[in-house]
Amino acid sequence: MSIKLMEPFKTYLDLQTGALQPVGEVVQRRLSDMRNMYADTQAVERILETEGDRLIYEVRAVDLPETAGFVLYGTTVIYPGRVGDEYHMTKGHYHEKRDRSEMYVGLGGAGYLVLQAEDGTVRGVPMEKGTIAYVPPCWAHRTVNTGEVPFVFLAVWPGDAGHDYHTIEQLGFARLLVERDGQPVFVGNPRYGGALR
Ligand code: S6P
Ligand code: ZN
Repeated sequence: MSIKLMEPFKTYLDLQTGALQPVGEVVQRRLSDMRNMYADTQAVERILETEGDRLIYEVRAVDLPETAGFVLYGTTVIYPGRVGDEYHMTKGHYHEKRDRSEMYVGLGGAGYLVLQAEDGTVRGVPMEKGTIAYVPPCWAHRTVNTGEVPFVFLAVWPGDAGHDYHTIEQLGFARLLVERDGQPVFVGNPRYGGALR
């Protein structure tokens, strides 16, 4: 019996912009998609009224089956800015299969990989060009742009990981990254609904 072989292929990655060629799915996340994720809800509404629906980040992924045996990869660009004093960030998620890990490779700009375990433990890993940051099994992960230019990184994860956005949408992260005197600082999230450590 013979199996049908997939043809080898390559992808071109523009290290500056994170553009991929050929590209599969492209997702744009705007402020209105994350309305309830920023702590300062008044700042969210003010921006939407006065400035419009700001583009926060874009994700580009290579077209591959989301099943076991494949390695998926894609880039994320988080544009610089803040909502109130909270830096622009991704929604963040657990993997549906909690034990699937992931790696992030910093390509440009600067920020943090923020990780949270289900017991409320939070860790922050600073990232810049050249950083390889590792998401071990069972940690939710979100990235935050704490700089003044786009924060660009490549992510690589197992095909059968799946994405659980719901848990973070419901509970949030226990700690937020905000700007204080021009510096990123972790503070407690008053609206966090999960376990605390
Ligand atoms: C996928 C990986 C990244 C994120 C991307 C956007 O497992 O972690 O490609 O999808 O950084 O974040 P989010 O939380 O909106 O998926
Ligand atoms: Zn992930």
